[in-house]
Amino acid sequence: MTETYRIQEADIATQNAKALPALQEDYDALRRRLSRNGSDIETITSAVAAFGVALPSWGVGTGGTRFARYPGVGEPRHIFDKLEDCAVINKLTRATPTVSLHFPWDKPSDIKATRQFAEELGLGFDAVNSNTFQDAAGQKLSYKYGSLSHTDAATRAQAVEHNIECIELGKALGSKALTVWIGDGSNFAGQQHFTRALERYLESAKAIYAALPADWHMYIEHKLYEPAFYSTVIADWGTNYLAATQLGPKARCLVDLGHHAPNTNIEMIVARLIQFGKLGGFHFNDSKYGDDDLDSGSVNPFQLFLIFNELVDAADRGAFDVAPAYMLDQSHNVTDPIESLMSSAIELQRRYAQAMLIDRARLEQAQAENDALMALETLKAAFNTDVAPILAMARHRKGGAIDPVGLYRWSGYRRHKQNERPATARQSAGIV
Ligand code: RM4
Ligand code: MN
Ligand code: MN
Repeated sequence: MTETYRIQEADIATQNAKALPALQEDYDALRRRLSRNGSDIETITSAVAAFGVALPSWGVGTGGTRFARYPGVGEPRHIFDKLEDCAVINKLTRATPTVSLHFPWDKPSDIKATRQFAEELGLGFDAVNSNTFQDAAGQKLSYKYGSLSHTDAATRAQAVEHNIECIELGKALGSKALTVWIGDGSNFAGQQHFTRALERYLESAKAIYAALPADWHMYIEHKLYEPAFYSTVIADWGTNYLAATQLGPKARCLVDLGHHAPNTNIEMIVARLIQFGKLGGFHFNDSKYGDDDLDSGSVNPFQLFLIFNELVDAADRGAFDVAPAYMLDQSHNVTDPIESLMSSAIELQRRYAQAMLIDRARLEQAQAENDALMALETLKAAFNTDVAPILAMARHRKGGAIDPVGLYRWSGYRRHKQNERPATARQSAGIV
């Protein structure tokens, strides 16, 4: 590859040196404050430092709506550019060590070179995603009326084949999971036989499941609506749970936050899936109305905190046989995707750190005594604690930036990429 601009470790060190004295002061003050309540700041800082969330390869390009897409400057043109952008996010935040690829959008033409490039950048690969919600170029049979649940057996077989190919690609890249989201459903009452459609889905999903290596998981992603507007085959966590149960222990449910009706109690869904050993992982994002794919915690940070409350509580109880996979799934239409993904990863760490601060003994006592007010107060005490110094210190200790967005802007990375990546017709899709 030709020489490309990289943010240097030395840049991070220089900028951090300026910010460290103030950070140290704030960190020490927070340490004293937390220890008064019996919390050890170092335990929380280490846990935050160990936290990782996967980046969506489709999220580093500018997204769009079904009306328009307004491209940004210096956008990634192919998988190597995307990995380069992902590496910046990880270099500055030290919170995103892996990338989740979407096929065929980011299907590598040279797997070995792709894996090697990622390794050089310090990145690994999380779950691979199949795509049977669009017709790929040159595809024989159309998914207009569905894929894994299509009425036509040959179309179903083609969709199964694609998923198996994704597993093969994932194996070569070092992934350990396949995420399956389908757009199958119907737009009109009577258009689809609910039971038969789900039967066909299960039959196809079983064929995919059978191709999973022993140490892999299959994450099934439910979504209420869109593209289908009347009924969706895997519409909710209940159907998802039933499907995952039918398939077997390697199949787990993936919770994409934006895939629920407004006001749904997602934290309770998370608790239920944990209770029955079926929580596979997350696609983190936020939303106001539907599948908005907004930045994590940008609309409802309290909900995100409550989800992390369930996760921390479950981990404390030893409730996980396998740790759930954390992945971001966002579309960035009006921001620089690198900035959005950095602040989203940090937002997850923030809610995680706060969830660790919850006084669980006090919460349990309040629950036992039906003291509703004190239960909420206990949660709010943690949620209202400013843990920013913990997050910044965790980053700093791992060699990341104390102020990732500030450093990124200071570096002029995007301007450099504008020159290096001349605008072309869009090569690969993202969320449009
Ligand atoms: C879907 C779903 C999938 C994502 C696509 C791009 O709504 O969230 O996870 O891969 O969008
Ligand atoms: Mn998703
Ligand atoms: Mn979605």
